[in-house]
Amino acid sequence: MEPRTPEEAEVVLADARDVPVGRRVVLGMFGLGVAGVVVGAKVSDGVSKALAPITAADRTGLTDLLPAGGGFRIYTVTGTLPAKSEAEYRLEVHGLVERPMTLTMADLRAMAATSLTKDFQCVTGWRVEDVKWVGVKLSDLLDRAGVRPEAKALRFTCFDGAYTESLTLEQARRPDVLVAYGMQGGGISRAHGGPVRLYVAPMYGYKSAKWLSGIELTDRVIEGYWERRGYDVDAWIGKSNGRDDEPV
Ligand SMILES: Nc1nc2c(c(=O)[nH]1)N[C@H]1C(S)=C(S)[C@@H](COP(=O)(O)O)O[C@H]1N2
Ligand SMILES: [Mo]
Repeated sequence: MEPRTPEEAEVVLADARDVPVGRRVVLGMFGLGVAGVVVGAKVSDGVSKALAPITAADRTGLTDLLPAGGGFRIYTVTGTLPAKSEAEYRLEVHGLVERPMTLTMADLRAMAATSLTKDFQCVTGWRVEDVKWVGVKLSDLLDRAGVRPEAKALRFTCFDGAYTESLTLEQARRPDVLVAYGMQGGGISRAHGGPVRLYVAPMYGYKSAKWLSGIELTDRVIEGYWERRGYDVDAWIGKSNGRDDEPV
């Protein structure tokens, strides 16, 4: 069943070794057994608290899967958390560019790094304050690829095989838009869309595509996944989607 709102795309990690997760259903978390069975969307905070000691004690690579905690909810429209190691990760920059490129993690890390500490706000209402992001400015990537004069917009694709997003060229060139590979002092976990995701600070979270695999320069804005389902294409926090949140 396809989610109709981001809230319906919310998942809660069920088991670190058995990655498939149920939409809005938690089945026995990390040995919490029956006591850990929770159904519903409002469990995220409890879950991150319940997982905190387990995260700290982890020696199995489980932390790689876990959310950075602190109020984030995990969204995926496919019901899966796709996985790619840093070694196999590739980012394609193509379309209306002078120099199409396929970048590795090493290529991204060799570029100038930018750190930003800013809030993350979902259109459904939750907000995480002061998230530390690290990555490459999207504008630096655009300069490297060379934007052709006919290009007007960007289309983002994801290795979940389903999610897409868009920005105008002007939006994409803002200094607070990152192709991010770091979050809260570590890498970007699988659940949060690692190893590389977009972070569009001034817009609602749905612009910040996870599991980023492609950036295509296009001659017009092509609506993204949620935009085709009724959410605003220009997703300014506090000035779109009928909401009045404080801007980021
Ligand atoms: N590939 C992909 N990217 C996505 C989404 C998604 O379902 N799939 N959800 C979006 C929405 S609505 C939000 S609020 C954020 C959530 O990021 P998080 O799961 O790291 O909290 O990711 C955005 N990017
Ligand atoms: Mo969202």
